Parts: sequence; structure tokens; C-alpha cells
Amino acid sequence: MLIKFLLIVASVTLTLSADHGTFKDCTRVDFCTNLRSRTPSDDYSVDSGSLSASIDSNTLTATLKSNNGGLDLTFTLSGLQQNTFRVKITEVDSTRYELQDVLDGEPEGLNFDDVQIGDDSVTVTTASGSNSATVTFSPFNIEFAKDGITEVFFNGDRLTVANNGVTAPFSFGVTFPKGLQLYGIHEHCDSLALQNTGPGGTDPYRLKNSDVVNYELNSPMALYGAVPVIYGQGPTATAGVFLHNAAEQWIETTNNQDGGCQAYFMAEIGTLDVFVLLGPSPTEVVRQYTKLTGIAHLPQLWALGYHQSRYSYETGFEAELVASNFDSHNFQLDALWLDIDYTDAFKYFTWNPSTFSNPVGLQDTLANTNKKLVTIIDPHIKVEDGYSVYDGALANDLFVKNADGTVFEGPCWPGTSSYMDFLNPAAREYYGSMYSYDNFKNTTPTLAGIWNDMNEPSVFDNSLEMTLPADGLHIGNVRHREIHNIYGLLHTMATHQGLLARDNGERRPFVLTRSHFAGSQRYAAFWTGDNTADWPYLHAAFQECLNANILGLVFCGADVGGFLNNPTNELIERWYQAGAWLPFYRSHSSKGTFRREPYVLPEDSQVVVREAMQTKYRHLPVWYTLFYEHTRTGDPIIRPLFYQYPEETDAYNIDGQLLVGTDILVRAVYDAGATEVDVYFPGGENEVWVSVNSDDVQVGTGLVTVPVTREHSPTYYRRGAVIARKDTVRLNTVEMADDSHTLYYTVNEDNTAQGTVYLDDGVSFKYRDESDFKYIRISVDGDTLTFATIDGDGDYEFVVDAIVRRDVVSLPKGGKPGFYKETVFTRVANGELLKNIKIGSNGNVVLKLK
Ligand code: MIG
Repeated sequence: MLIKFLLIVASVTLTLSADHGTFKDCTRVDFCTNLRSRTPSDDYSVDSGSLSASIDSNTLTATLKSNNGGLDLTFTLSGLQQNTFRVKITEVDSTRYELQDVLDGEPEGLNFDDVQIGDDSVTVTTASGSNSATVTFSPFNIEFAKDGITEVFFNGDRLTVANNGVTAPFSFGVTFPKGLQLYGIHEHCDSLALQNTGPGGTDPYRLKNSDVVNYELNSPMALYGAVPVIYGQGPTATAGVFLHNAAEQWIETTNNQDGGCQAYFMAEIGTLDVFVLLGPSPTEVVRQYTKLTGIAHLPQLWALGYHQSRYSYETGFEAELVASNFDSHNFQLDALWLDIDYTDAFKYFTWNPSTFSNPVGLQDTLANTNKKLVTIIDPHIKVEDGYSVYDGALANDLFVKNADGTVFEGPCWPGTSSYMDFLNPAAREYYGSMYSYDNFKNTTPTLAGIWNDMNEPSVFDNSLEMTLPADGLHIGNVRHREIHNIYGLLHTMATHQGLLARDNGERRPFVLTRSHFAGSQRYAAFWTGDNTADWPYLHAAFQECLNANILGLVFCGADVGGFLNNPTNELIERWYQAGAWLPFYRSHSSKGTFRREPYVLPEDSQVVVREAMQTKYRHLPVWYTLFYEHTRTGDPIIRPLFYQYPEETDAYNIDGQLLVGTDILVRAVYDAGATEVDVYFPGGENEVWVSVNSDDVQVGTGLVTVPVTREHSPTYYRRGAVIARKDTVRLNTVEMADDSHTLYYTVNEDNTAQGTVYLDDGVSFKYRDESDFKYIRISVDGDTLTFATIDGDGDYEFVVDAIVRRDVVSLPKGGKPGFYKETVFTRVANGELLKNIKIGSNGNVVLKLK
């Protein structure tokens, strides 16, 4: 532990690069080397005599015969709801592991409405023929089409499945004929648009959840999480493929060559189980994917506020001091975070008796100023007789084992540690129960959230690539390599259920996780781990969180300021500005770095940071409404330009800016000393973007160089949108809960604008279980504003005390900037103060402004 600590401290002064000795490239992984160099050859044919498919079922089955004496395979093709098909290929009598726990329930089937069996092929269709899958018998391949247009081609020539043994890697290729650019394959620190990989060039993208210290930029190296989903994006169609498999994978990616994009998946073990998502738009493909793996429930409102963390606040006294400094310097704070040092010798669910001697006092002090506490809880358990968490887990056989059946022990923070076997539901139950107020002593409801770290899982052993041995055993003798990539998901599942139980299901759990997988959105928010205090990592925060958002993992953030190393004040300022536009907003920094809470910055930086933080809080209604809308649709909270404007191929590489929902466009400033930046304005001639902090107006016709001030990153509202804000910013979300709203809008050419707002108690599941919420549409037509309930039976008043109308005076033309004029209304036409306008539970309310 001491050595690891010294390494971390040393590393902040050295040039940063990941440890390539520890973390392997493809050439050092046998299955990757072998499969990558495999020459395409048509190894399989459908045995047409074995074919079975009929219109009163959703499943086609057939035997695939090896053309060169290999094992026969079983092939299954199923129709699913929502323009989705599922393909499974395994050896006949497969002993391969079938992944559990990832899908949000069994996907709903959709029966074939037509089956055409020919001499060389069979075609099945769903949804009145609009989705089709054509299986060619020899050589075997599958063509998936939407409305007659082929969107995904499952290439039989690159299929490898035929070695049903202890080492049984497989591979397959897919082509997106309509694709120009591939996206997806989270988590990497890389551009949003996936690179071309290939032998002699870039390694394939690796998915093997890893605790990589000093992770690198623009790299296909695996990071902490894995989502094996790829999208082929083109101007007329978007389609996707999800490999439902939690083993190590490598994915070779090729953009737009020979008419379309290609991806070649290589997996170490497990089942070839692929979902094919036919879109045909980005919105639909993401909905199809979240339909399979689930949707995040609403966070408690406080979780959308600002979080302050540090590795570590070392004493209860220090933690209280930090919190009170936020108040006295007028900085927002919703939660203070405690890293590993609050524990007694890294025994989770305990407190260090000397440095945190009064944890209840700390929680009470925070509660008195409406703040929360979040503490870290890792999955490794100190091996120590008498540590009850350890004793109970050992006695109940809840730890991961070595291949020989003995309990695995490896080095981590507490020294020798064992690892909970979260694949075992009893282990999840046991560990979850540790969060109860009885078991986690001296905790109160103010301990409102839990931070799950080190759950790749991380083991301090370079020879194991810093994780559990691949042949380690989980319940049912499932080898670790089969489920490696869901270890973090299972960990957060245990935490989530533990917090739910602790609070009798009355509060929405908040869990932050480092490791994650497809479906983790059901249990946790995540952050991008140990980034570095350097400008490109600020850009990377946008890249990584945008990618996550189109893969269902919407509640994403990055350590503001960068975890490793010391940021300049300018970088801190820019990072607070950019971070305010990511869903999760937390500053965190490593041991050995300078203190950087906002109030220790020089006065002039404090002013800039305060404005950035207030920007986040002013837009809380926007964030909360988007999170609610996500629960209805699965749609991303923050969006890359291509998602909203798929036909604009010039925007495919833009990943330094994002859209918050559909209506707010933000460009991060990630160059030192920037006085101007390029901003891509999307949407074409009729889309107009109205600056939030100046009177600038832009038209959606592409790149424009705009000046930047120290105080703001370029931020624009979309013309035609109504943005509901809370412009009186107080010290936290609790104190702002009942505050009134200010509406901002610019009307379209037809004099209209539209927006939505969502209201509920901010805490409970009553919105879900009792329809206790109010979801309102705001429509502007000329001088008339109409507020109508879209959904929800809750008795919530929507209070508006000001309306800011921004009228475009001129559009930019011939080198001249466009600008707008602002009118603020605090009264309606009859003279009544807007303050008195409350839109209660009863239907439509109409306001006349003039
Ligand atoms: O190996 O708990 O990414 O946020 O401060 C370091 C100590 C372990 C890694 C996390 C970081 C956290 C740190 N942890």
C-alpha cells in the first residue's frame, strides 16, 4: 500500500503514460492475435433440412454445418419488439456461459409476420414487413433490412465459433452499408467518432474493465467500464449491434470503406449473443438499446447539484470546515464526499475512530445546512478475523475463489483482501444489508449516497493486469473471465438494493460507480475515473460523457479540474464552466495535489467559478426535466450533434461541444489562453441559436469562430425553445426547491416556441408508483403563453415570476454579426404581477403578456 501510494505521488511529477507493461496490447493476448489475423473464409453453411421457422413464432432455428470438418453450430434468430432482432450462435450442446443480470428483463418477442423459404435463403419479416432478416445458406450470412434498405450485414465469412472448451474465443464481423462513421464501444479515452483500427496501426478497441493509472488520450486501451455496443451512423440510416457478453473483447473498427462501416468483434469466451438494432434514426436506435438494458430512474434532486470531493478529507473537523467554507464564500454545495481515509484501516462500513470520532456530528452539521454526505465503499474486504463484514462473508461462502477452490486473497488498500462474489445473489443481499443503519454504525439519512470505486475489480497485482485471476471462480463455478466486465455492475446492484432496503424504498438511491457495463444505468451514475489536470482531458470529459449518453449511461461526469496533477487557475475556471454542462458535477483531486476547493482560488478565479456553478443551478429545472423525460424514453440527457442532426455529416467529428436535450448548445473551451473558438451551429438555415450571455445570434449552417470571454464558455439556446430556469441561486438544491421560475424564449419565424417542465418531490419514488408529479407543456404563440399538463396527478404549483423574451433583431449576414434585443416581463397584460401566477393542478392556464 505504501509503495502504491508513493508511486501515485511520484507519478504526478512525471510525464503521464499508462503502464503498457501491465496492460496488454493485442499482440500479447493470444485470442486477439489469432482472431485478428484470421483471413476471412466462408466456414459455415446452413443445413436447410434443419431449418425451422413459422409465422406464429418469433424464432428461426437451424444447424450451421462446418465446411471444414469443425463442430456443428446451432443458430437462432429471433424477432423482438422495436425493430430489433437477436442472433445466437453456439456449438450444438454448448456449455458456454449464458450471461445473466444485464438485460432489463427478458426482451419481448415479436412474431414473424412472413416467412419465405427459398432454395438458397430464408427471409423473415416483422412489423408488417418493415423489418426483415434474410439468411443466406451458403456461405452463411444474414442481411438485416429496414423498409427494404439493408442496414446491417452479419458477415458469415468472419465467423469463428467452434471450439467448445475451456478456451473458446469467438469472432464475427458486421457491416453497416449505410454507415459513414462508427460510434459506441465505451469506455475509452478517445474521440467520440471511433477511429480506424487495423494491424500495423491502432490496436482494436479493448473492453476489459481495468484500473488504469495515468490513462492516455486518444487510445483504444480499455478503461474502467465496458459497453459492447456499436452504432453505424450515416445521413440516411443509423443501426446498431449489441454483443451481450461480459468477457474480454477487442473490436476492430473501419469507417466508410467499400461502402459502409465495419466492425469485427473478438471475444475471449462466453456466448455469441447479438442484438441487431435497426433504428433507423439515432433516436430510435438508442431507444431500442435502452429498451433492452433499461433506463435510469430519476435521481434525487440534490444529486444534480454540485459535489465536492478530495482524496481525502482526512478528519471530520476538516470535512465540516470545507462545507462551512462553501457557505461563507457563497459557493453552492449539495454533497461533501469522503474518500477511503475515513475508514478504520480500509475496513468498509467502519469509521476511523481517531480522525472521524463523531460521524453523526458531522452528518448533523451537514444536515443543518441542507447538505448531504457521500462515502466511498469498495468491493474488496480486508482479511482480518474479527472484522464482522469479513467474518460473515467467509462463514457464508460469499467470496471469489481461486481455481483450486480456496478463497482468493490479493493485495489492495487494506493489505490482503478478499473480494465479494457479487454474482451470488446471497452475496449481494449480505453486502447490501451492510448499508443498513444498524450495520453501518453511526450513519444517518444524511449519508445520502454511496461511491463504489475499485470495482473493475482492482487488485494490486501487475501480473494479473491489476484484477482478479481470469480462472478465479464465482458461484456455480463460473470462471471470472466469463463475467469480468459485469463485476462492477453487480457491485452497484448490491449497493443499490442495500440503499433501497435501508430507506424502506422511500428514497431514490444515489450510487456513483467507476466500473460499469451495459445496464449499469439502472443502478448508478458513473464518472470517468482518474483523469489528469491537463487541457485535453477537459475535452475528453465531453467525449466520454457524450459517448456514454448515447449508450444509456446518462448520469456521467468527470473529476472537475482533473484528478492527477495540478491544474492552472485558468484550467480550473474552464473546467468548472464545462463541467456545469455535464449531468454529474463533482470536483475531485488526488493525494499530493494542491488544495483547490473554489474558495482557496484567487479572488478573480472565484468570481469565474462562482458564475459557472450558478449556471448549473440556474438550469436545474432543465436538468431535472431531461432526467424525467429520459425515464419516459431512454433518450440521452446530453447529446452529440450527430444524434440530433444525423444528416449533417460535417458535424460527425464534433465532440468538443454538446446539446443539453434539444435546446442548449455548449462549446467547452479547452485551449489555454483561448480568446476565440470554433463552434459548429447545426440545423441549417432555419435553425437559429441565441447566445445566453451576450446578444449574439447565429444561424445553424456550420462552423463559426466566436469570441470567448473569461466568464463564459459559448452557450446558446435554440430559437423556438422555452427554457425554464431558477435565477435566484441559493446555496443548494434544497433551499431552491420552492423557488419560482424565469422563462426564456425566442420565438420562431411563425411566432411560436415550446418547452416542458417537470415537478415532483425530488426525493421519493411516488412519481413512479403514484403518479405524484406534474409534467407541463409551455407553449408560446405571439403574446400568449399556455401551460398545459401533459401527465401526472401531483399537486405541484409551477410558479413563474419573470419572462425573458429575446427577439432576434438581425441575423448574421455578410460578415456582420446578428444580435437580439431582450424584454423582461414581470407583469401580465392586466397588470397583475407574474409572481402571483401559479399553475396549479387544474389543466390549462393562459397568460397574456400584452
Ligand atoms: O487507486 O480511493 O478513481 O477517485 O480518489 C486509487 C482513492 C483509488 C481511485 C479513484 C479515485 C479515488 C482513489 N481511488
